[in-house]
Amino acid sequence: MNREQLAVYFIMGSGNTAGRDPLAVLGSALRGGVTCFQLREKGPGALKGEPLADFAAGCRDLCRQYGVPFIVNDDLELAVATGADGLHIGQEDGNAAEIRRRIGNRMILGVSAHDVNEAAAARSAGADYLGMGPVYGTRSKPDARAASGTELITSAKSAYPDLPIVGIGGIREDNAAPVIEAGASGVSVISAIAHAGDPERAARELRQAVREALEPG
Ligand code: TZP
Ligand code: MG
Repeated sequence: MNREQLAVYFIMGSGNTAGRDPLAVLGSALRGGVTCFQLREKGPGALKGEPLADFAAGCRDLCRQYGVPFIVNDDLELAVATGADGLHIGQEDGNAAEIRRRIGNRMILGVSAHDVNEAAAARSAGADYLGMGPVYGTRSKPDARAASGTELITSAKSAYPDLPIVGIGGIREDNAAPVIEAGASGVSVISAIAHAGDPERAARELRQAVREALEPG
């Protein structure tokens, strides 16, 4: 994956869309220009079994239409079964080096990290990118840690300048710039797009905010 694909990294599960059809929300987000998508099916009412496989296949097909990487959160079996482009794991989701051995270089591997030590470990395990946060307060992850601000990204970036990072947690169009200025290649968001009245427009505005913040000078 190249770092431009991390610019606006949309994350969603079927329970994140405030009652709207999740595939319709994903389609709007893709039209608006999200550059990566992660299926994160969690929480009460999360799909399982065949309905999950069907939903994942629908997400994959939409992402393919737009040439956007389709990443599955924390479910290697589902990732393999749907022919996903990648897998994203948290610190509690198993050993990243072991998962890298199992998937080889056929799939993108993303790892969540909360400090420089976790970033170092993920990097040696072969992570392609890190998700770091929560940068700001979030309502989308009930067990999220306290907001860390952008300092977390600044320190990981200065320790490992070549390791692509996406910031996560409470990021919206109006607070995305500091995340990029701290050294992230992109921002990952759930609610800024999934809860937006107009997800296409929200995606487009985020893309623009990230583009402006990435421009040198
Ligand atoms: N990990 C850290 S914060 C978070 C996850 C999955 C939720 C991000 O959602 P939102 O709505 O963009 O704050
Ligand atoms: Mg997880």
